[in-house]
Amino acid sequence: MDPLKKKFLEKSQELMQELKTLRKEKGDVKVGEVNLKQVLTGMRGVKSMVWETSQLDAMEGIRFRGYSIPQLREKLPSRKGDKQPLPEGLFWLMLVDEIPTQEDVEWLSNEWDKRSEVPEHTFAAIEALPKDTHPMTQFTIAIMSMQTESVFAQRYAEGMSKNDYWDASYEDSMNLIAKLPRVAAYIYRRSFHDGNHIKPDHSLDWAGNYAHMLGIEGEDFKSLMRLYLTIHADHEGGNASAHTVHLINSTLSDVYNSFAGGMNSLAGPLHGLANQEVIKFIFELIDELGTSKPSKEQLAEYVQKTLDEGKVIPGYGHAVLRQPDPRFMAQKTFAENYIKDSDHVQIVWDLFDVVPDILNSLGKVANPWPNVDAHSGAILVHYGLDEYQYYTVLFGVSRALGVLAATTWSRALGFPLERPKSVTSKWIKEFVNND
Ligand code: HAX
Repeated sequence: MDPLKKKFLEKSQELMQELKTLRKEKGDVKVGEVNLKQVLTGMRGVKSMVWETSQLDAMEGIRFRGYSIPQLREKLPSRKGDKQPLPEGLFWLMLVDEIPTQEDVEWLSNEWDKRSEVPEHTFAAIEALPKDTHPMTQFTIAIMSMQTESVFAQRYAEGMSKNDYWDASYEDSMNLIAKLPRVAAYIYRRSFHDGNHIKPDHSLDWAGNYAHMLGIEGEDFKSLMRLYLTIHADHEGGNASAHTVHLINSTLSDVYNSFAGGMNSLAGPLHGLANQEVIKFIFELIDELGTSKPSKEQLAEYVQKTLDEGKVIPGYGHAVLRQPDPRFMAQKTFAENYIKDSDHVQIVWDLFDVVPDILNSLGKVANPWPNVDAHSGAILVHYGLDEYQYYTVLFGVSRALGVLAATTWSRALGFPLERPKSVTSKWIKEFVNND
């Protein structure tokens, strides 16, 4: 058994026993109440699932196994010569709740490299699609096409014991994470570089190799990818993509089916697609205002006009956060350190000064601050990755780390099929009138 799997087994068996006892002895303890507003507005704040890998606080933002993003940047191992954390380290931390050593992350880089070969029929499935198919559609179809490799599906068909579900999920998760950069880079090169593909460099780490296969050379872009793929990895379990993965996997549908479902959810403009919408918004405002150096007054007018047209300001607002997103701040710090002169980055920073007051003035926006998606595009454009239709795929590759670590936990802890209750509006009216 590999070292990570062995550690996971020890930890998960212990926790499973604890949770079984808790359920038996304290199962009736109330953890909250649900009011009508929560039923009508997308279940905001309803505590309804266990998600081990990270937890979101409205004011502080995300913590991965208790560590904030600045702490991760300090404590997780980096590649020699780089300051940014390696996503391998975050996956290890999320899976076994321990900060890994340099040796651990090197083992994981090698392990993913060994598992990274993509089946030929996946490339054929991508090639069967029109070239201008949205990259997120190509991505989910590619993931689905790899379901033929599912260890879980195969072992289940052979009559696997429920005690082994976690093991098959671990194998599927490791395999899928390992293959994603190759698949995602293939989609990018196919869609935007005439199918001129770049072979993997097996001496590189997971994120560095992804950067290399995208065809954007230079150490700074590799550093950016390591940071980007770390900070987008997880945002507790209730966000739409994570929750989709959790729901699908609770039926014992395998990791490939579950993750593809989550990616379809990430592809919505209120969620992960917002990263493409933000830079599109910035490109359009530059075009319309006729300058790449607009004043704050011009930006304020443009934002107001967008709202007057009945549209949202992409990259602003959040269902849980009530402060500027620490993932936005981490990217701002990166840009301050690495990028000296970029009109797009300056616009992002000026919007940060302008948008919150305008959103606040509407009197209905719960969180006027920027979220993770407000910054990424401007940095990517600086490094030459300006094909914004691709941005959500980058997010998706990262999101695999969190949701698949969490899914392995769900199978190890034996969580049952998810099945909340729905009500009709007739039921609501009668219930409220009888109250
Ligand atoms: N621009 C304009 N109006 C906004 C807004 C924004 N950025 N954010 C919220 N509002 C509006 C809502 O549309 C809603 O209006 P109505 O009552 O007229 O329907 C009102 O303010 C109250 O909404 P809320 O309670 O503040 O926000 P929700 O929890 O309902 O929604 C969203 C959270 C993220 C979906 C929302 O803020 C939004 O649409 N933001 C823009 C899109 C975006 O950036 N999405 C990415 C979020 C982060 C993420 O998941 N990344 O992957």
